[in-house]
Amino acid sequence: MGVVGYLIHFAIALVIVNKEVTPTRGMLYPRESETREVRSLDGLWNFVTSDEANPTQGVRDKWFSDDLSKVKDVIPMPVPASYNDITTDNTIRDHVGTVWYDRKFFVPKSWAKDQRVWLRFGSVHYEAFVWINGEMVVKHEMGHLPFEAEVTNFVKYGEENRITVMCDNALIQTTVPQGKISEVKKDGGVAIVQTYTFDFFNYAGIHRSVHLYTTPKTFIEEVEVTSDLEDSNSVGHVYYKVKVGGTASNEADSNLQIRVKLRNKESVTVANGTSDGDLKGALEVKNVKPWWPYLMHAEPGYLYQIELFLHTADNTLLDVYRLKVGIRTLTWNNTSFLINGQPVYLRGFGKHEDSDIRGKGLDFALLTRDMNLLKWIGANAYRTSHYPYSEESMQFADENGIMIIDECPSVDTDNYNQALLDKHKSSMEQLIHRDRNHPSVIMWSIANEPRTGPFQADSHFQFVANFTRALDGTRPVTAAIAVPSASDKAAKHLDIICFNRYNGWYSNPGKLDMITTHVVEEAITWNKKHNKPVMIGEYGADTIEGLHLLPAYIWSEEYQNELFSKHFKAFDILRKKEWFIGEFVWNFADFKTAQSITRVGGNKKGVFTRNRQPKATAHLLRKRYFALGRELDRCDLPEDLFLYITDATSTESRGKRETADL
Ligand code: GCB
Repeated sequence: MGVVGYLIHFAIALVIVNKEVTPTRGMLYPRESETREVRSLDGLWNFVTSDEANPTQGVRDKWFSDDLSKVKDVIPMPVPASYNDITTDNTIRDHVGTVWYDRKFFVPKSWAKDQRVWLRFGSVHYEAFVWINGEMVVKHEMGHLPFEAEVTNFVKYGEENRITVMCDNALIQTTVPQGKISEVKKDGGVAIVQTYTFDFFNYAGIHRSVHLYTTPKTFIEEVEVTSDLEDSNSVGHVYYKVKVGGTASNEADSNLQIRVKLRNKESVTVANGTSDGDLKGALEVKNVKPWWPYLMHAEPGYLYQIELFLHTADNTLLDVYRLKVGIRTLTWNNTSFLINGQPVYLRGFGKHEDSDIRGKGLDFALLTRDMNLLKWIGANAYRTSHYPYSEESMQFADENGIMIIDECPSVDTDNYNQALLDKHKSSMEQLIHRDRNHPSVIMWSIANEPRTGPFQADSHFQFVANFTRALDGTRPVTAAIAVPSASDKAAKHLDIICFNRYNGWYSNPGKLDMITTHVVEEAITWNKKHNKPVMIGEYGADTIEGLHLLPAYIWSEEYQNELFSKHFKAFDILRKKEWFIGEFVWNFADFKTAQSITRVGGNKKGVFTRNRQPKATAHLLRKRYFALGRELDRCDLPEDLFLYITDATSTESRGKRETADL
């Protein structure tokens, strides 16, 4: 870039400022209690696509003012699910722009009395506009994150109601993640084409559950819980902070109080208390059972339940909300990362929310299968690459002691601009607001493979990292970086360095002797430059299940095995240096991508197939992850880890042979 170009860019960067982000409110996970009811709106909805060349037609023609079936032929569409792979029609799979959903529902008469009614979406990708009975109630931009609105005055009680959702999947340079829309000549006309650089299919639709729920007029709107341990982890502290919503709250705040109970797994109350005037307080738990990661302790993922009772000063019970809490500490410095005072070595995966037919739709069978596979393979962590995963999956990780690096939807971040910065910060704000109470969340990842070479990346990532730290100082900030350390301008703003690198695949494909040294040297370079803990966020090789080639050749199961083994060697050299804190395979399972000449039916770097069956490498990785668990955390080994081959190596048989030889 010439001097003039540089000055222009510099000037543009200067005008990017650190603006305030409107804080998220409410959004507690919908739970029933003595004072709350929850109803699901999941099921089959009606669905239509709009004309790609005329995406705003439905809004102009007010499609929301009556049943969609009056304007177009509707087809059934399951919620939650991506709409792309449900039909056999490629114009639906590849549709760019707006689609519409509607359905009818009843609201019980009993809900009309003295309470509030809320409508909550777990996530809609990418932008959502929602009407009830023809009136707009909420809009939200950004996939993978929840949003809600109070609909008390929009629903009809004891009568039929209609909900209409318009969903827009278009990604442009100021969305998170970014994409481009262009017009390309096609047979008989012009096509609207969506492109993006990230390597997963841009699935869209109502991806997670839709709920109606009630709260009292004055209600528990937000809960923030943190924890601490002392006396060699024998005493725990739970700190809670509540915000009350509702008309009465402002004038009456000082007269309200929260009474709190903490119950253990057997439902025995182990601590209780009453909040101070600011609706916050602390609970002390003697003989505490800390939250430990899987394989680091005999009882991993121990959760207590905190019960919050909102009372008026004259003792009237207004609202009750319960949530699970884990008691643990996280600490980090230049050389290590500790949980409950013990150094942690992370062994896990980058994953995707992705499966056949349902795309990115929430699916409890898949969640459960994935958790079973993670435990089978001995992983203790995963990164929510490359966007926030469902709230239900986070709850599952809490219960099972799986540590989560929680990533926002910023992937391949490029062409830095003010709108992008504002939205990137907002994505972190919404993510932290949603996930701050999960003990499983051990780190925030502010981006995947951002283009951190340009100097604008410096201020952009400084703003995002500092903003994240200001919102939550209890967890370190990371990002998965792929730009070489010599040109990267973001890593210096992070607490923990995570790098993605495909030795033996994108660099030097087929060369198994060009892996170990490269990995070791790169990790050392990152550490030397920043003096911070380092981990590898991605390594791997595309592998077609059932393709066997000896000697190992790329795309075969043998090659994936040997490539992993070369990486393991590097990691073991690095593990001797305390600052190397983890290894993450790319990817847990095969997943769908945009159509490309480098992808055969999608990305095949899974250790499991898309249908969640193991490739050969899964068995190798399982041996490593459990061996690490044994060495580092003294875990038990599963009985079927090493299959019987011969008794030739047992002491007894050796003894027999020696005797026979005499
Ligand atoms: C990466 C990306 C990931 C891709 C992967 C690959 O670096 O972070 O999203 O899927 O490489 O397989 O190319």
